[in-house]
Amino acid sequence: MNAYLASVLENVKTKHAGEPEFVQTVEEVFSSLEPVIEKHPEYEKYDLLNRMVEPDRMFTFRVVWEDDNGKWHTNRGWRCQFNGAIGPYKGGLRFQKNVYEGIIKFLGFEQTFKNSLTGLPIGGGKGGSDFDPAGKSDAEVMRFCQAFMSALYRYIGPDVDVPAGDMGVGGREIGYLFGQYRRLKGVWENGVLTGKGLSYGGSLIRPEATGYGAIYYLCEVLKHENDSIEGKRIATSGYGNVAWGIMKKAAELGAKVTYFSGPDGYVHDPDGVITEEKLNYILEMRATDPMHCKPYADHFGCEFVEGAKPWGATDVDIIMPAATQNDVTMESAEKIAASGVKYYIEVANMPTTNDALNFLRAQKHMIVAPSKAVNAGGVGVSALEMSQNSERLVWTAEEVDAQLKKMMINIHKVSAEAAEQYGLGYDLVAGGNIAGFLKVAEAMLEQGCF
Ligand code: 2IT
Repeated sequence: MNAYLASVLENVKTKHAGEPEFVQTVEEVFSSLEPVIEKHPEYEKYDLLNRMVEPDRMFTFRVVWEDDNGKWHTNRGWRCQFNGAIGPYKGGLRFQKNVYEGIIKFLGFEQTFKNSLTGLPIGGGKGGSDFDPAGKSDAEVMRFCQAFMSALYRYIGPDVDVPAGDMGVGGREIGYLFGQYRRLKGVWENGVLTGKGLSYGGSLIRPEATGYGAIYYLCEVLKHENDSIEGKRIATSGYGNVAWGIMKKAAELGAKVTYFSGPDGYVHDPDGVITEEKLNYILEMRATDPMHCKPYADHFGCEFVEGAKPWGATDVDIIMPAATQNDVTMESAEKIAASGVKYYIEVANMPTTNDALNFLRAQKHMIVAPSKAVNAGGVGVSALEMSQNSERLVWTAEEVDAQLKKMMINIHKVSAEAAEQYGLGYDLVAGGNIAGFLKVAEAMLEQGCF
């Protein structure tokens, strides 16, 4: 690694010693930037990288709420406004027990480059809480969301910072958050949040957008390899919004998801999750119990393997981890490489540990695509939701879907071109990092030295 990059990375490691996920994501992005830093000496001259690894600002706040038994709880909430050079801060809120400052920071850093790749004017942000949604009643979720927004509302706005959903935050939570924002501000600013319900300014296709976009990106990779999606078998992880969108779009295009997983283990359905009945069953299963996917195997009479992940299965063509960070470790990567599968398409934010990712990228028979490009369709459609809100219009599903597809084709194209331009061949990981980085870097420098 180039000396300047190495020195900034050292600085990050020292400052963020207790935040391994943040160090990991910085290391991953930096590993692609060597040729860029060498070609652009001005980045070192203005010490751009030390600026880029420091969030613009980050808020921490207390969130106090009462449960159904009259017991009071205090959680911690965060909003990280990581980089606002190319547009208002934009990124999801994650409600999960294991959330702490380092998770929000890593997601905010990733979001900055991802949002840049969409080609739309959105900066990078992220937020969340260590609130555990598991087993909470609807009324408890509502009270928590209202308490969370009572602290957050002063920091956000349609032209300032626009949160959305992430793990633990779906349409229901966004509704309660928006209701509280509206009550506190006394204005109709529905551009302040995305992922809203259709009755108050949500966009058609937003819930499916991340999964659909991932499949559109995959189609571009397959096209590049003179291959097609028809008949392909996909192993994914998770069965949330994102994995569900993958299942649905894959089925529509003649492919099938044959493996998916939950926190309890994985399901193997060799016929694929392709019928409406199966897709609807998953929606219901997720709504009633987000922790177990075994009921699907019981209901449809297929195999369930407890406590395991589907990585390494030999009867698949494409792997798309879509659950959470560091889902694929070195041990899984070795199995994946040995299985002979060609396409490794990351979908969740940072689903692969850095050593596993580097190992997979080094496999001559494999093509690896990075999550910050593959999953960018989600936030991309969030930006389209903001456009609809500011136009006071509602676009049709066909219009949104067509824009999403165009966006994904372009993200693949600019990533491939960036890698090519720096002599790296068809390297989608490096290309995505470089293309995302360059736009933010240019915007920062053109706006002055701060
Ligand atoms: O990780 C992500 O890109 C998201 N959770 C979506 C963010 C958004 O603003 O739609």
